[in-house]
Amino acid sequence: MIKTPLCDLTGIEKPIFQGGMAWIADASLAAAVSNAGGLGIISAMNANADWLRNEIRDCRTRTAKPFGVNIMLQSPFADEVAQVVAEEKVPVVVTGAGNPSKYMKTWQAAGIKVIPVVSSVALARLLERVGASAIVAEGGESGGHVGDVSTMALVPQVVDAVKIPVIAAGGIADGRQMAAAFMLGACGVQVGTRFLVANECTVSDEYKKRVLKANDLSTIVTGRSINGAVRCLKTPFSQKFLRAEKEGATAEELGKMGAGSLRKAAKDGNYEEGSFMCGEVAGMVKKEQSAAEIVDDLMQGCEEALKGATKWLA
Ligand code: TUI
Repeated sequence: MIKTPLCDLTGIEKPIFQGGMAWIADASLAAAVSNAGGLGIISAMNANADWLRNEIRDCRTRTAKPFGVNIMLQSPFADEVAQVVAEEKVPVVVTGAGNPSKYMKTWQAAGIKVIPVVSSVALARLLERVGASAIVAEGGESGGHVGDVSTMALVPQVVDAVKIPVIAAGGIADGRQMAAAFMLGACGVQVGTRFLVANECTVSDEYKKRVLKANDLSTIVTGRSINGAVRCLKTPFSQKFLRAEKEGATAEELGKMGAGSLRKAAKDGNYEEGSFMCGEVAGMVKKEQSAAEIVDDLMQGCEEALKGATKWLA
């Protein structure tokens, strides 16, 4: 059995968060992961308050266990969804793509555990000071919006900088990687890409098929030239985007090009025009399974790796 301070903090049995993937992580996936003993997370993405409220209530009909909401702070609806999570007293809020300081007091007053995702030590320190309950340290191996530092380098530096629990994200798809995260000082992991192909994940079949076909070299990072790095599959759309960047397209032109591309991949399965965001571990994801099977495989693989961790000690 594996139990860490993250389990006590959030009331989960297994220290695994499901990444709050925009346009993908809905009540169906979140409830399945929570029922499996991890923390399922609904993505508030670019949706409005009504959509999120419905999704939270739907999740509560599917599970009695703790779950979370991921708030993408660049969303035009960030202020209104921040209010909804407080009103609905969601157990855990995970934030991404920005600094959530201005919402902390409201969320804390609602009894919410706030767990920001960071890609730097400086922001981890700042958010501990303003009351974060834990920190997700996300390395550049992950899918979607990415920072510059790799998981292997970022996690121990964040662990050394803060006293609150640290959850490692980016590059984690199996039990060996989960065990490695523990070795770096993390007390939990956040897993996105592997849950893309969960039976309960409602993403398009084309998205699942493309992830299952991926290998180690299948992802690229677009958007570096405009401070909006996004890791996704190498596809006609992402290659066209990269070419436009190299040819000096402006932020406005690139913004227009990218608008709606994640929805096209996630909802429409549009291979030509969609942005299929996923992490470098896509090449390790080889079969569709239930969320519970994925959680159990991670836990069992982690336990085996940890038990074997002393084998080279002389
Ligand atoms: O947020 C993510 N990953 C995402 S969000 C997303 S939705 C999207 N759609 C279209 C284009 C771009 C994004 C897809 N993937 N991960 C969490 C994360 N947050 N990683 C890094 C950060 C981060 C970066 C800068 C957090 C804070 C931050 O602070 C800057 C500041 O404001 O101080």
